Parts: sequence; C-alpha cells; structure tokens
Amino acid sequence: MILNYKQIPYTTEFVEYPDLEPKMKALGVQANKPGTGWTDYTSPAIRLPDGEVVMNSANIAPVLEKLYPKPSIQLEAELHTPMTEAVENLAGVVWWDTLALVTTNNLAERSAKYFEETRKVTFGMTLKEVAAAKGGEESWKTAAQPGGVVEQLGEMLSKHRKDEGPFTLGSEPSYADFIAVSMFECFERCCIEDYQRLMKLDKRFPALHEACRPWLQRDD
Ligand SMILES: N[C@@H](CCC(=O)N[C@@H](CS)C(=O)NCC(=O)O)C(=O)O
Repeated sequence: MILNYKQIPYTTEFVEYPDLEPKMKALGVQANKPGTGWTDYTSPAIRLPDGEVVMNSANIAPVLEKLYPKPSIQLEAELHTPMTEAVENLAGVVWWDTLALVTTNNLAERSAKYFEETRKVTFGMTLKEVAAAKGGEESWKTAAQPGGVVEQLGEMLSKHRKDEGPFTLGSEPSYADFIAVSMFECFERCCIEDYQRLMKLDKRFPALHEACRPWLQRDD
C-alpha cells in the first residue's frame, strides 16, 4: 500500500511460504527478533534500489518514507503501536474462522501444507480445531461487546482526526490507516462473509477501507 500510495515503481516477486527462509537467508536478511510471535523470516520484504533488503512492514515503512518523502505517510503521528495493538486485538477475537479457510481459499498446495503443519506446531491443533475452539458466534459476540475490540479499533480510527476526512488523521492518509486496512483487505480476500460481517459492526471500518481502495487496486 505504501508503494502504491507513494507511486514508487516496483516489481513483485511472490514467494511461497516454504521458500521464504532460504530466499531471505540467501539475500543476507537479518532474521526477525525473537519474541515477536513471527517466524524468523516473513513476507513482505523489499529490495531497495541500492540492493539493501529490508524485511517486516514496520521496518519498511520508515525506510520508504525517508527515500520517498512525498506524499508522506505521517509516521510522526506515532500511531503505529496503538493501531497495531487495536488491529491485533480485533483479529485475535474474530480471525480464527477465516484463518482456517486460508489453506483452501488462498494458498497454493506447497504453501497450504507448510501453513497447516507450522500452525499445528504453534497451536497444538489443526486450524479447523483452532476455529472450533476460538471462533464461531461467541467470538463475534465478544468482539461487539461495549468497550470491546470493535469499539477499540473504531475509536482508534477516529479519535486522532484533525478534520472531517475518513482517515485516522482526517483528510490525509497515513501509515496507521494502512495497518487497519491491510487487515480488512485480508478478511475480504480470505472470507467474504466474515469480511461483510466485520464491516457491519462499525461504519468507520468500511468508510476507511473504501477511502483506501485506490492504493489496493494494483496488487501484483
Ligand atoms: N508484522 C510483520 C509480519 C508479517 C507476517 O507475519 N507475514 C507472514 C505472512 S502473512 C509470513 O511471512 N509468515 C511466514 C511463516 O509463517 O513462515 C510484517 O507486517 O511484516
């Protein structure tokens, strides 16, 4: 989204899950720090014009902002951490049913096998079992409770607005918007029913997603 928003020319190399680690290692990328909850090597990563490779969205954003300052993604607002927290809190409640569909709906066979096997190690059960344990109607009820995770994200999307615009900071988009919208987009691409259900919970969600569509059109 940052590349599209800043209109930075780029080409994309799609990498299957089992190829991420060998690919990143061969490029000399430093592994993610332990304790993040992520695997050592994750997508996305970018190769800059000078050949340097940067992995992890939170590292990529400031590098792109420095190299291509206009239009700005307003990192000085420092909403990265609270927005990530609000997004992860919401996904932590309602993502489980959709997650179980990723292997059949979105991944090629090799990646699907890798995904199912690695998540089985992480969760100690299959993705279907995770969905049965953590997902379903109960999860949607929990999410929509007053003061719950839906409200938390909704407020995060509007309480820093400087004017009437649809974005987190008002009329100008920022990196914080892209964090939330990436999650919405992920839902939409993995399970349209759950996406629609999520969008109905707070009108600020679809308003932001629609406002960010121009930077989601190119996805290759
Ligand atoms: N917060 C990181 C996390 C990225 C992430 O978790 N990527 C997943 C794909 S959605 C991944 O590459 N996982 C590698 C694996 O499971 O081995 C970022 O935004 O760059």
